[in-house]
Amino acid sequence: MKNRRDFLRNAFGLGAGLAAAPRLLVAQEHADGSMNMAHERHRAERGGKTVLVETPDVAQLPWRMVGGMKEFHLVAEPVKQELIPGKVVNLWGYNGSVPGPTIQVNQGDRVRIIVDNHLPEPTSMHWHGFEIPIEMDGAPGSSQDPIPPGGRFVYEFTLRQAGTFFYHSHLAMQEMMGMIGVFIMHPKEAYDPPVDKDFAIILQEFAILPNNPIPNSMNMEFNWLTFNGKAGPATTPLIVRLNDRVRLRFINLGMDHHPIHVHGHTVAITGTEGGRQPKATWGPKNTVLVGVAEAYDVEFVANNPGDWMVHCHLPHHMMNQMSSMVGPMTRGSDGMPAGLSMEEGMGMLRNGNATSEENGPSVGRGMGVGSTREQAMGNGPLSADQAVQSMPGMQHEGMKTAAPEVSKDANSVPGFPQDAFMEGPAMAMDKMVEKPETYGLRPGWSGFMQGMMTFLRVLPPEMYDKVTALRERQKATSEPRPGIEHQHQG
Ligand SMILES: [Cu+2]
Repeated sequence: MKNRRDFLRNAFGLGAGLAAAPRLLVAQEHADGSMNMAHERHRAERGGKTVLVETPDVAQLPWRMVGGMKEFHLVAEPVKQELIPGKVVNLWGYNGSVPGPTIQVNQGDRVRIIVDNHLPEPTSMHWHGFEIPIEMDGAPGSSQDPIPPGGRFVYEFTLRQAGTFFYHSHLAMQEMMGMIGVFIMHPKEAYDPPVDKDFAIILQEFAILPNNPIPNSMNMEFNWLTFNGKAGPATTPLIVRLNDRVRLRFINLGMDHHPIHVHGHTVAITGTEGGRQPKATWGPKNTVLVGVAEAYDVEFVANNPGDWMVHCHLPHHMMNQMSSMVGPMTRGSDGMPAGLSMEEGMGMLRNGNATSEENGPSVGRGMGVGSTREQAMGNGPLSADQAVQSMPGMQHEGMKTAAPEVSKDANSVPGFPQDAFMEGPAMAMDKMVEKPETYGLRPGWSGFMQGMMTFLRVLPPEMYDKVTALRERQKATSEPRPGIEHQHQG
């Protein structure tokens, strides 16, 4: 891997991470067919002002010009992905990433996308909402044969639309393993009014048993909720300058609809998965329900300084690893009830392991809800010493774990505990998720960021310049991000 990265860096002149900053990867074909990618601020090919769409935590997919077509290369493959520090799970994605790398083109472009299947089973790629010939639609079995393991399909089309689109596997269970990516078509004429910052966020959900790295794609209740493949507090904050006009593009592919809430600002829905919406439809909103397979663009002027939360408002989607009994489990010595297996102790499965005959039908809504074997457990607050011992790696200064947060008579209050002993507000990990975009956040912030949650940081000029300088410095030193690993394979 190291050698490959070095090779890529040398071959392509890549010294920087690709995910963070607003810039377009311009690939130029050289005589020897190699790519020389320069990072440039995106300029619309015709007219007005269009900025590159940032997809925090997800790379941009480079392309090269071949015979008048922009050629992209996607590899469908298993991915190991870290949702938050220490939580590495097995997902399926593209080019080493979930979501797959972001594709950005201009309206009118001719595009070729080479899709290689490195999965152990057939797949096919659907271009969601694209008005393209049926042969290119990626519907397995009807518009094309599924791409076999080890196989390849080359998609070619001309793009006449503009807006927020996405690509995804058209095999349903593969979707629930992560197989989606952003596909932006920039309009020929820049939208009016133009924005200064433009972000896209893919909403995904996974059901992953504690201590298990593989999502249960049949589940109907989810305990890992992600923005661009990261759960809070590992999501990278959106950085804008005070009074920037901002567009946020939300894309949902999962089993739930997500009401995405933007703090501190009133927004307007300016686009959907069907493209730009007429101005006459722009009403004030601050929560946007992003349904399954939908996309919503919202716009606003970021005129309210602060570190504002942007999050899904479903309470269960504002947590990590939510499951019955997991609170006590995280407290080490308090442990799970004696005499039960972990699965039972977690209230998740009954009658054996996930694949036992008895459990077949219950694997769906089995995550705690309605479990007949849930245990009543007294949750005694940990002492500070116990907390330090039982949670190595966690940040202890600024941590809100111990007794003071819980009233003396807490155990006599019906319903207690709720958030106090979820994995919740207890554990801050500011240091573990530190990056330029988190510079200057209130100490202990990370203990309160989970699930589908990130910050919109509306920064006054001085602070904005400071964070921007830190990002530039990091770019100059960091490793290439997933998304470019496979550019020249096959
Ligand atoms: Cu949600």
